Amino acid sequence: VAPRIWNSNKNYNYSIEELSLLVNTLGLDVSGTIKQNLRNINSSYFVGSGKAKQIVEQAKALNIDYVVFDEDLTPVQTKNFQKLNENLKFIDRSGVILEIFYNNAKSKESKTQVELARLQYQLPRLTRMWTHLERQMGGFGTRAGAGEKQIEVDRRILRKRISLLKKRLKRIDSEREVQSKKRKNFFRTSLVGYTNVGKSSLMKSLTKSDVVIKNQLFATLDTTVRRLFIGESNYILLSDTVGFIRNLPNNLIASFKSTLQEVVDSNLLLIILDANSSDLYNEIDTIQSVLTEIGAEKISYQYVFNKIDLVDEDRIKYLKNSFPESIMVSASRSLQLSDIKEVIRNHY
Ligand SMILES: Nc1nc2c(ncn2[C@@H]2O[C@H](COP(=O)(O)OP(=O)(O)OP(=O)(O)O)[C@@H](O)[C@H]2O)c(=O)[nH]1
Ligand SMILES: [Mg+2]
Repeated sequence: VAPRIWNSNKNYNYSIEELSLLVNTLGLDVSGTIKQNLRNINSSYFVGSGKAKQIVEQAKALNIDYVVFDEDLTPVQTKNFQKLNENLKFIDRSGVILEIFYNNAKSKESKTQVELARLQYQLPRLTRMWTHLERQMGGFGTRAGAGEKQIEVDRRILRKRISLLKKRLKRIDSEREVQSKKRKNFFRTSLVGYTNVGKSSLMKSLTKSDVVIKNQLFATLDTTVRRLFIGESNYILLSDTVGFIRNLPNNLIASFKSTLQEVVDSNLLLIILDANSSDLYNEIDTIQSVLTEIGAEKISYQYVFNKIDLVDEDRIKYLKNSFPESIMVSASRSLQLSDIKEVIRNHY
């Protein structure tokens, strides 16, 4: 479901396309799209109540399992939809992103961070239909009737787990601080940018490190730091980290604080952009707002357009005109990678 609010400046079509990609990443197929222009956000269903019923009817007709919203629903809105139909699952954009992170988390740190963000997201959304804990706890039998009381019990379990995870993250944080202090004397540069633009590919090409490269959203969830020789017997530390996306859930950014700390502690940010992107300006906005959110907005940065092998001369000319300070590279074709080192040398 793609609601368009009349004064929103988001690229509506691109956003739907991106949501489809996110949904596919979860292994789900998209059966159809329902678009809706809106003057105001309805507090009960985001869309109007007539439209809400229509969405549920259409979902039933299509015989689908999930209804996914390209906006974030409040817990109340989600519950109201759930009341309209108990068999369908209603997820919003943040819910989808959280599930992808949950599936991709491998390290102890990222697993802890994702679980915390996910539980904080789930806590206010607990309903009678919330089956995960039921399964985990085993054999509660049918909930009809006894609902509210059970929800209270579930909430208590969740809150306990949340505070445990927070403690665990604090420990991870302080371990990271010790590591970070050791790097204090180095010039530190981070690769940041939208997900899937080729940050890890650049990391690999530049430092020969063995980072994961995948044509997939959020392949990287952990920070990798490596030494990079920039010439004249100078070394810097280069880091590759988790990618950004529009409407990245706030509690996700908060719980990834320790992972993103390397970015905050950087002397220079290389903001990697996809030369072939059709939504460049919104992506830049997204990156800048995430950087502001984590407190990295004052760090010097340099735009680096990657994947120039995919675009034509006109596009390169256009990008050079629009971003005169930027550099153009291709990680997979190893084009102009030495320009990156030169840029770092200039800031060093
Ligand atoms: N054509 C082309 N593809 C590239 C280039 N650099 C990276 N890719 C491809 O883009 C995809 C994403 O690359 P990654 O390096 O994993 O991107 P990332 O920014 O680290 O992505 P996340 O960690 O998921 O946020 C992979 O399929 C790469 O092969 C490039 O210069 N040209
Ligand atoms: Mg990556």
